[in-house]
Amino acid sequence: ARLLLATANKKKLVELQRILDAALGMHQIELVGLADFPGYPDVPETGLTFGENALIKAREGAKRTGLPTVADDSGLAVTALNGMPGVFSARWSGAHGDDAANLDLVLAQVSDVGDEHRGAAFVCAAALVLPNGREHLVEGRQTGRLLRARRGEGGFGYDPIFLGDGQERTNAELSPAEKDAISHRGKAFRELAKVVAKELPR
Ligand code: ITT
Repeated sequence: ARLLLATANKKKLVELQRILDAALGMHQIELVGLADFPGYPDVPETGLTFGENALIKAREGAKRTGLPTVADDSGLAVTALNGMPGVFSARWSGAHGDDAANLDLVLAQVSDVGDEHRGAAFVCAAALVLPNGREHLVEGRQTGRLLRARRGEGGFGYDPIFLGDGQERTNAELSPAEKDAISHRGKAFRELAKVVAKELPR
């Protein structure tokens, strides 16, 4: 089946294709990104929750392309920052998509927070919207805590400062498959893969 993934984030596209291939078998799902639709507009993410934003992105994609569309809305919720940056994770430092600046700002904001209070969670909402209007929404989380300095080169976004519960390596020090096994996105999209298999049988 051919699915639109309504994202401008290339690293999400790579992670998602990998997760769906592992869940459903190679070549079951062909994800196409927004890059294949020149002129696709920037869709304002006005939702107050990850789920609302995932649905906004997926609905717009299905409406504009006629393809079954999946969308991911994700981010980091930091306990000491009352759940922020949350839905603002990609634009926390102002510049949309400047991962390094966003990470530096969060680190600075928790610099005075003691070791026992550095809890955080990655959250991923994954939506599927079909051209016939049917909608599905699932969520996955990975809990952990924030380090005081970066470690590792893998992953993206806030991965270098996030140590998952029970882990000795940051998400950026895990292999792609190791990250998928425990990540918010891995959990959400393995759940969504079951829905895709039911809604879009081959
Ligand atoms: P689209 O809206 O086009 O999908 P985006 O990058 O703007 O792309 P979001 O609005 O969902 O996506 O913001 C997600 C941000 O949350 C992302 O830029 C990272 O800063 C952070 N994030 C999400 N998943 C992450 C992960 O697996 N590891 C590290 N940081 C992550």
